[in-house]
Amino acid sequence: MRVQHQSGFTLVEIVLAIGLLSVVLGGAAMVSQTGADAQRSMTAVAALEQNLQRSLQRAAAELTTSGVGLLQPDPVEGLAYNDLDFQQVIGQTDGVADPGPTQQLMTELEPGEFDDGLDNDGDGLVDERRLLLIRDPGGDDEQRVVLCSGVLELLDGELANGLDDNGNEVEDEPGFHLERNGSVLTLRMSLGVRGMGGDVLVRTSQLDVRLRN
Ligand SMILES: [Ca+2]
Ligand SMILES: [Ca+2]
Ligand SMILES: [Ca+2]
Ligand SMILES: [Ca+2]
Repeated sequence: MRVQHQSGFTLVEIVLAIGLLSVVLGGAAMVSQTGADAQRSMTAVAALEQNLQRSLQRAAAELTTSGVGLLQPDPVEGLAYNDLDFQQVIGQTDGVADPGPTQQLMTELEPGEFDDGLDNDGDGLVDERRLLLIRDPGGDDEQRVVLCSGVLELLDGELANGLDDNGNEVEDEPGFHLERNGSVLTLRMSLGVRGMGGDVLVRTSQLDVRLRN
């Protein structure tokens, strides 16, 4: 008796195999897509972190040559200001510091954004600010330098409720602010940016500057 060996595949088997293959390939594509998204998200976080550190360092660089008595208003412990007039020490006369021209560090609403609790410019941030350094404010040679955009209205973790929600001993502090303890001036800032998936990425950092006495 001759046994007929089945050779090749039935139509059903071929259809099943193609179905399985597309599931496998689809899964592989999804894994690679997720990997690309994760990579872009990491890049966005790294760029945000770099922007935050660089902006804080630029602001701090202006203030390292300032002095304890050369800040107006004086952001003493527990009081945080986001707008500051300061002078740098440019020399000494009979042991007394000579202050240079007044400069300003300040935040203002980003263009297209209003202080109304809404995200007017559709960038995912509500009432966000930008940080400015102003040389010769109000003068003929006034120069406005934008240090960064995407400054949160309040520091991350803080709510406008008269309480210190994020536990740094300052109540309702703005997203960029300065606080002086003795000759140490602390700059804190929270920056936000919309990530790839539409979620808002936020990073917060602080930097201490030792002022001249
Ligand atoms: Ca906005
Ligand atoms: Ca707004
Ligand atoms: Ca606080
Ligand atoms: Ca609060």
